[in-house]
Amino acid sequence: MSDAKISFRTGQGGLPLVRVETGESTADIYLQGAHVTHFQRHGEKPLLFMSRASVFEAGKPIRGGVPVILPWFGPREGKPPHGFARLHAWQLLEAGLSPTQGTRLRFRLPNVPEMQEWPRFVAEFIVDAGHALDLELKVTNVDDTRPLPLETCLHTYFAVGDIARTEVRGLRGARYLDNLDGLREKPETAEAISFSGEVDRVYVHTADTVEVVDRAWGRVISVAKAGSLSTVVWNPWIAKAQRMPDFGDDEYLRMVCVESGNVKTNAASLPPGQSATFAVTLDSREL
Ligand code: TA6
Repeated sequence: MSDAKISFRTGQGGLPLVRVETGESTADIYLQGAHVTHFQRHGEKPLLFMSRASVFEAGKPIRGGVPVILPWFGPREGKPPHGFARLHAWQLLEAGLSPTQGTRLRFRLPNVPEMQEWPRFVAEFIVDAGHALDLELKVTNVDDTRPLPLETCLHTYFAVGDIARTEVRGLRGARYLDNLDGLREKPETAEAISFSGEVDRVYVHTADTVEVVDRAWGRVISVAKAGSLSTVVWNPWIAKAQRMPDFGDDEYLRMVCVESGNVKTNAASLPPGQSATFAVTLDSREL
């Protein structure tokens, strides 16, 4: 991997980003949220979806790529949805070669003001980009006495050629909380989940690999994970897409979220001194 190159650039909205170029792929990671906004193998379609309407401003979430979600998932009264980690610039602690993919970047969330309300914790995020995209999120409770209530999620937006020709496989037999039906728990009976309306499901107690079959672009995207028991599947469809100012009205046609982490029923209560780590490998192959 001696042809790996890491460079620092000014991205959209003047926000700093790290660009990783290897013999196989290119990746962009904004310091804001340690947010992977782009990963593309040479000669292939981009793996990740980015909204053309996304905001790129300090303190605002970026719409697309891999939002890093912690310490809570979903809405919270009087707080930003999906926690505060994605709203701040992370520090880049390490940049080098990786034994698996090619290049390895290690980011840490600095002590931001919102942390005052929480037991003291350290969050680190590792991005290994090469043939595939390996991501690892580690949170350590460094408080002396208090347990850390914690939800973590990599809220990954995948680019697809046509949502009408896309299906998600690997969740049959799992149970999900239906966010469109009061989070009622339901069994997944379908071998393949297809899309003809909004889908917003939190699958719990499942460690299984999930595949996105993207027939329009002739590929299968795989989401393999370790240490994660929750998988979220989301497409906003028409009405919700129109309600999101940082998302194009027609962009629901070309994306699907398959998110990995530990949320809702799989949330943790981390004792002092303990860490919670999970990892995902995002890859693709021809159909
Ligand atoms: O993960 C699915 C979800 O919780 C949806 O309900 C939708 O709100 C989506 O996340 C986007 O959340 P965001 O805060 O990024 O707009």
